[in-house]
Amino acid sequence: MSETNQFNVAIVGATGAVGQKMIETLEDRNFPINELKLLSSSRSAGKKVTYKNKTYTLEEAKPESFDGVDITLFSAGGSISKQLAPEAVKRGAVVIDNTSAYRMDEQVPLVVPEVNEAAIEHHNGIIANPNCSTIQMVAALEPIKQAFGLKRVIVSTYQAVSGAGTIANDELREQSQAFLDGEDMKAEILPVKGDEHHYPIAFNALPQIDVFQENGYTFEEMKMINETKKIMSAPELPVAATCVRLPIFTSHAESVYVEIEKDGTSVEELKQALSSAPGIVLEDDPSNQAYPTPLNAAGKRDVFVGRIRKDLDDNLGFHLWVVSDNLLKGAAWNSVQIAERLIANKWI
Ligand code: NAP
Ligand code: 12T
Repeated sequence: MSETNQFNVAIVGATGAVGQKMIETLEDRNFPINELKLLSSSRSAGKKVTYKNKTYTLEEAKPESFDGVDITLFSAGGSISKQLAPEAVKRGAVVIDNTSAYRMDEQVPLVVPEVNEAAIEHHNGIIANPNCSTIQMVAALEPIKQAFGLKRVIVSTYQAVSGAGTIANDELREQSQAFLDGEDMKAEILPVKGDEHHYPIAFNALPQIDVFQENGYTFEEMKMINETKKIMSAPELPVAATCVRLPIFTSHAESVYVEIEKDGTSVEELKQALSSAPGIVLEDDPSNQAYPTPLNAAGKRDVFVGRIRKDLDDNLGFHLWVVSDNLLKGAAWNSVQIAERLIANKWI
């Protein structure tokens, strides 16, 4: 740390869908930066990016890139984090990692500040940022758990393409144009880059996000299940997930079913618990057709919750609709928020 309480910050993957939002978020939050280093692969090295009216040149990420760096935000894929995060830690940097590389590592805190900020203190150099779909769900589940207890969670997601990177955004745009022009749609990226089969996402719904596991769930579904238990310190909590990709550019939506513990809880009490929770905005007024949508949530840092209803058959069951910008709370903002908490608590 420099003498002025300013930090040397590096972003690995600065040209990506998440990396660009990291740069914007650091600027929006007026993050205390001394020197900023923007890192990418050799493909983008030499490109220029503006931050607070100053021009920065992208550099190829290498072990020596982290000399003198205090805080590094990684968002360039799991294999890059596996290779370079230990190099950054070795050089004294704290790593906030956006990939799935270290999330389930017992030595690594997996953090959503509204839920488990205190876990940050016990870091050993690496702090993991959870999966985007998990972050917005646990932000909404935590106040419910605190007030009424949680017995079960079942979620179905309606996820944006930007979670799969800038190439997935390009694919949705090109397929949409081709479809409207009456041409064939080319599918080369989604559902998963490098997987055997590809299907168009434009005007479609794909029930596969990330690769299939042996148990028939996709890796995205297993991330939601396992990460939720870890973040909420609830290893026994039953969680089931179905993850679906829709032709939306930004913001994931989720239909969440919860069974709570406290009998006799009303919808009003649930709304009250959510509206007073940090990072949550309640948007729930059926009489005025008020509810969250992906387009309205895009560009905002909050998690929006609406459509809260009591299950008609189970007295302990409730249904909610949870929407948030997958690149902000789901990735860049949650990472920057972890960095802010790290500094505010003097855990760096
Ligand atoms: P993206 O748009 O495809 O961007 C990838 C970034 O990684 C680019 O900046 C790219 O630089 C860089 N990169 C690629 N290979 C590299 C290398 N060998 N060395 C250094 N940098 C390299 O992807 P994205 O959507 O931003 O996602 C990036 C990663 O973040 C994903 O792989 C995923 O693990 C994670 N992610 C997490 C969440 C979440 O849920 N929290 C959400 C989305 C993504 P070039 O410009 O040089 O190619
Ligand atoms: N495959 O952070 O495709 O583990 O939307 C996030 C999003 C992985 C992750 C996606 C993915 C992650 C996606």
